[in-house]
Amino acid sequence: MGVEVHKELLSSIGLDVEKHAKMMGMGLEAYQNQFLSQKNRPEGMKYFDWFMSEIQGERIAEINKLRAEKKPAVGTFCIFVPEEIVVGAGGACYGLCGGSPVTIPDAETELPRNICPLIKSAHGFKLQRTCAYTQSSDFIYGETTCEAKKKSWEILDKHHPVHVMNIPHMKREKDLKMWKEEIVEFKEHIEEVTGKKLSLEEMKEGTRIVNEKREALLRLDALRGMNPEVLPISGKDGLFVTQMGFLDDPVRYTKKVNELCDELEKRVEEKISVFPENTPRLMVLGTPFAPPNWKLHTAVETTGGAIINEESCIGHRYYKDNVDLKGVEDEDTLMGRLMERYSDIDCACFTPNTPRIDKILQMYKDRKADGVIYYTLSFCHTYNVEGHLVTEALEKEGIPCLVIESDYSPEDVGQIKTRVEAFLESLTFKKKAKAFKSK
Ligand code: BJ8
Repeated sequence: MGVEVHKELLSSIGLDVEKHAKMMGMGLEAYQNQFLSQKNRPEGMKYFDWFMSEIQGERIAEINKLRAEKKPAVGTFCIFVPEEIVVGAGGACYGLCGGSPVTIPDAETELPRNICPLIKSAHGFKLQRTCAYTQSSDFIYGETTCEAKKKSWEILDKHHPVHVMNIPHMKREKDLKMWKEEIVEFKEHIEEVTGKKLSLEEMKEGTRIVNEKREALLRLDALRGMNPEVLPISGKDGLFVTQMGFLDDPVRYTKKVNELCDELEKRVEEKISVFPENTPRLMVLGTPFAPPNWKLHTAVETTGGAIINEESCIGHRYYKDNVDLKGVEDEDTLMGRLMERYSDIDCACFTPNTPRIDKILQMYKDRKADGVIYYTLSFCHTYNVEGHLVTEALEKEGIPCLVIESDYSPEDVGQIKTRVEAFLESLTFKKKAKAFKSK
């Protein structure tokens, strides 16, 4: 069906339909070239291919149907959003467009050039009215994580309602107390939007749904990385499935991810790999990959490497923890459990953030990876600065690491590929030397 069928709806939500169709055409072409050309993809990817074709069509129609029933639609750029509450209210909580370079020149008419591309791209989508998710949202969830985001909400709010949640930068008792209050306030804001009080049961149900989604993603993560001798799915497909988890209906999505995992389990048993034996297996650490930012994965996997997981917010940081519902009999306890779960997120906006480093070292050991890429978006100060501490810890453990800082422009693709190629060569050499020594 695609966007053509939904032209009327898309225009009714204020989208620039012509520009949007052009951008969708570019996105689908990029998907076709980078994804559909891969060999031996799992059958289960067919659903996600279909979803891509309906990403700004059928799915947008579903969200607007919910809105017509007075259910909330909340757009976000951060995993601190307590999505359990939105899902509990029967609504949709989703990630907004922010991974394309095309909207950045428009954003730079209001925002400075030297801030992270994610913020500029997202801002530009709103100015251009070319993201159907933004246009369909009752409000955008903003947070006080990094400086650039925090200040840009004030400007974005002039174009679209933004609800800002105050996320502390430390995790002391007084910070956590305030965090819990912020979650309560978020819940009240959702009630204002829907005009209806949310019951404890509804919120618990929303929590169950989101917990199940995260469990399915954790299962996929293990299948991608925990079997050193088999790579049953490419890193690019793994990333894409994860990215779609921020857009799709959570119940349908969980079912489809679990179906894909059933197939991958069989592939592991039968030793069906999408890459040749001895392909270097890399973990990627750092900032999130908002679609269609597939640049690094494409560069690595067309150069002889494989990415086995992402330690980012569109990745392991998102699904590593769940909300404990055991013994939750009242709203106050539930709010506390939500706060506990969200405050376990190890975003670089916190100081200190040492649990992130311990976690990275453990993940590396568990997956028996061959190396890591520390990836940051340009001008992301928190992840860039924290990179020093992370790489120092990696070096101490003798873990090979390549640091890449990039934006969304295609200009540095060649340079990234050259650096990845050299890194992979050194990993292959080390692997061979290790095998020789152990003979
Ligand atoms: S929880 S990582 S999603 S804040 S890349 S906009 S930090 S300058 S995206 Fe993030 Fe939430 Fe943290 Fe995760 Fe700023 Fe850095 Fe840009 Fe970033």
